[in-house]
Amino acid sequence: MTGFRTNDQQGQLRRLYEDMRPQHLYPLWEVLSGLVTPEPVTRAVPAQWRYADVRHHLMRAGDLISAEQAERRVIILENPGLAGESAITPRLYAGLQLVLPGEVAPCHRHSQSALRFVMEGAGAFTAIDGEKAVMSRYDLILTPNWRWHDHGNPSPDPMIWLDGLDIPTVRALDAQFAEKLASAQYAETLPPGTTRRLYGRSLRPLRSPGTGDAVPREPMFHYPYAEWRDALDAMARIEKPDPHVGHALEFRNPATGGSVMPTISAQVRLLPAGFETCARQSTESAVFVVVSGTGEAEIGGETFVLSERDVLVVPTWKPTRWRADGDLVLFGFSDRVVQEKLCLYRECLG
Ligand code: 1HN
Repeated sequence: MTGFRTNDQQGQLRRLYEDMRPQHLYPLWEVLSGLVTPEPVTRAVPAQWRYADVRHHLMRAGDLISAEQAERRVIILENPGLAGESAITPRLYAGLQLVLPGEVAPCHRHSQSALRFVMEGAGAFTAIDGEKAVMSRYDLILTPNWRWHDHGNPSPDPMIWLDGLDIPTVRALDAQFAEKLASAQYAETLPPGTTRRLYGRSLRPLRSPGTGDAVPREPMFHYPYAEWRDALDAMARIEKPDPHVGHALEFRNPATGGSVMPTISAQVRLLPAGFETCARQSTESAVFVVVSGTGEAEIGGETFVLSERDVLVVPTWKPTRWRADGDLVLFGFSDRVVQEKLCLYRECLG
């Protein structure tokens, strides 16, 4: 054979690549080590947003564009490592949404799944297929995929929440669909709280086939702060904190016992004052909101000082430790369920 073993190997390979390129052909051996890495590689970087900073710009936007005009008046929290991608992690999107008193954000539905975590205000609502979830601070509200949803704020105060969606996941699968309802609001179908009274008690309806509506895939869409906080406080009275996550509870879909939605997992954590977690790294990438307390997070060697309503991003495989000064309460959502379904989830505990 000519070529291999001769001094001109490099030159001949280069000519081979040039001849291949017009036919969209490339040598694996030049890229293999970057494709199949010994450990996860991510372009996402650890980052933190201060609530007051984002709120400032959001209120300015509130003076300039209405919720109706914008369809959704949201400021995107974009990961600095994912410029231009409207993503906070490679699989998740996050933004802060403002609905001013008297405003309506018009009804639509899409194949992306969404959650809202209320940051400020009370008395505004999201209506899911015509049933209102009336919001209070730190409530979790879901919009499972393809459910009609509109928002309204009949309260006298601005309402701000964090939106978390699986936009980059759905984009990676090229499975985006969306449509608008002809009218701005979906007609009321059930009084507020109906679904929570029915499904929020570890019970689900048993019905003869054909006699009632089928149980929706994700029936629950409102997880009030008062309830999840009470459960977390009870857990803290009963158990010692887990060394890696503190006291942690996952929100679950009562129909399956699994994650709240097919592409997004959500949880809350309580780290008692003075508690410090051991390092943990995992393939999930996560977004956290500081609900209350102060402390520090060390994410991939970077230290972040925590205060109420900060938003943080923990990218895949970055060793992370949390330290609580006062009792530290966190809300978090991640792509963990996707990784578990695909048999890719791994964690490494320090
Ligand atoms: C959406 O439907 C909402 O319903 C918020 O409030 C943010 C970002 C991208 C696509 C759809 C909402 C969104 C969104």
